[in-house]
Amino acid sequence: MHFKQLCEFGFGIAALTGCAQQNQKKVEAPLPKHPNIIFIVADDLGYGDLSCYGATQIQTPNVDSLARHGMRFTDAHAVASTSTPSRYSLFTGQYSWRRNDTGIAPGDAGMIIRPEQISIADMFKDAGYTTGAIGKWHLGLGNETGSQDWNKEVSPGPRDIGFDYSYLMAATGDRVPCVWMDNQKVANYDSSAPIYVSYKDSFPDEPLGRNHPELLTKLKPSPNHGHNQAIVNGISRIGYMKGGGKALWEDEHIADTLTAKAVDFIRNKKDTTFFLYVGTNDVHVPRYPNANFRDKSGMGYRGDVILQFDWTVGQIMSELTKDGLLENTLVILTSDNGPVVDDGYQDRAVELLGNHHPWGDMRGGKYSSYEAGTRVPFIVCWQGKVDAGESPALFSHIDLYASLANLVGQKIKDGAAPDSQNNLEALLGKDKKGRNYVIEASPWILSINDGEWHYIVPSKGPAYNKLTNTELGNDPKDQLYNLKEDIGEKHNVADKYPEKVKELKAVLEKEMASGYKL
Ligand code: NG6
Ligand code: CA
Repeated sequence: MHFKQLCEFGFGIAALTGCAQQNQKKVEAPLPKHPNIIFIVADDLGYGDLSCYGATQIQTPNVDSLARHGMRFTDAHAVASTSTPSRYSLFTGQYSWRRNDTGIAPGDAGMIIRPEQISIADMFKDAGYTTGAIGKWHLGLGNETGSQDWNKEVSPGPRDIGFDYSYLMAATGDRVPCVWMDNQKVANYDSSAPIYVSYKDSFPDEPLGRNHPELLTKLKPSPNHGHNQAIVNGISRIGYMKGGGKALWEDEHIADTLTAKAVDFIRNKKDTTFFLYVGTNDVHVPRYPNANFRDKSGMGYRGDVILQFDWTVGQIMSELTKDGLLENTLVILTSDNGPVVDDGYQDRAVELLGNHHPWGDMRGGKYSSYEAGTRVPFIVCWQGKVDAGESPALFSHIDLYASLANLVGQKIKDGAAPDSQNNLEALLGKDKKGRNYVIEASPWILSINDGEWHYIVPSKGPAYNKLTNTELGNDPKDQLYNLKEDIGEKHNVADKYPEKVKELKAVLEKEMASGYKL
């Protein structure tokens, strides 16, 4: 490892100096046995949103640097094309579609992963890791939907599924409650403004976005999307909320808050072996970037928050460099689902998109069964251990659990991670083939991709979402696409290859047989 390479992530002199010091220190202290592991999970970041994945209208130098030093996957998949089911599977190693309660969670959802489940964080804890979860959660908190008292500790929570530390947004930026949960208690709690949340009834005297557009000083909702209920700091949201006072977040500080927490975690835990999940709010709506990025991309706020995401990555890598941890930290950067341009706010993302293709050359996007729904950026960087390059291996987030368990010498406990396979060789870039197939879940149906063919089961669901301008992939007929020849999925060849349809359908049915019915 060259010094220059090791320090390339550093920003400015301070980082470089820190790096040099750590290089000297490392000679004295033996490296811990297993690497630290960091998941950086962007929200709604598309395959084509990063310059290392072909974007030209926007530059993401920090992510590109990660890709240059690591393995950049071209056929890696989130389990689902929306957040809650995608993250559920990431943390549990169980297909979210085996349960019927893993759809997009409201902000007052009870915890979806139950304490008795053995999550990936539990697995790391068993291996002696210190564990942390920072940023977007969207997996519910508390025992039962709607029953949380946000003025007290909310439990169960991440602590009950193996996270020693958490600093989280309960759901999404566009859903109440708009406060940070610091180890399951509201951060900066303001006792003069007790918090009430409801997804059923509004609170009398609380102005709503739909009646008070004059209060929407930062962003207005797109027509007909909703997002016109509680107003928090100049942006209306989904759900009703009262109180919060000084604990309410300011959207322009969400990225810097969670980045600072991630950097602090790394700094404070650098003498332990740690697992850190960082779920960014970027590039989900409402997109209201920090002043450092606002209007800087020329593509409106959606472009600006891609720059902001890139900055977050840079800050994390810079801290690892300063702490001398680059060679002992496996960083995985990915997204929870595919991209969407207008997801509910008038942020001019559509108007200013220009020739940028968030979905790369693929069809669909967030919410969709087409390929761009779940094929996401996926970069694995572990300097000195994972070669730099590109991997066409078919990989799914579902396998992170078993693959990383293998890496850290843990057996999968009975009942844990039932759908996760050990594909460590693929994850580390040594096996360039990967899985035989991945299963992709949209809010309606499942589809299956075997690296060459993509088969989508018939569905009577809507073909198109007019609001988000997304082709959802629902069709009452079988759909089969040859991804090698037709990555844009323009030609349905199901009629031409009935045997292939039959074969992939049978594989899917076998997978589904353990309880799930369409
Ligand atoms: C949808 C919201 C969308 C977004 C999404 C969840 C409407 C019309 N749209 O229901 O704005 O919040 O849920 O996104 O309400 S996710 O990436 O967290 O899955
Ligand atoms: Ca998402």
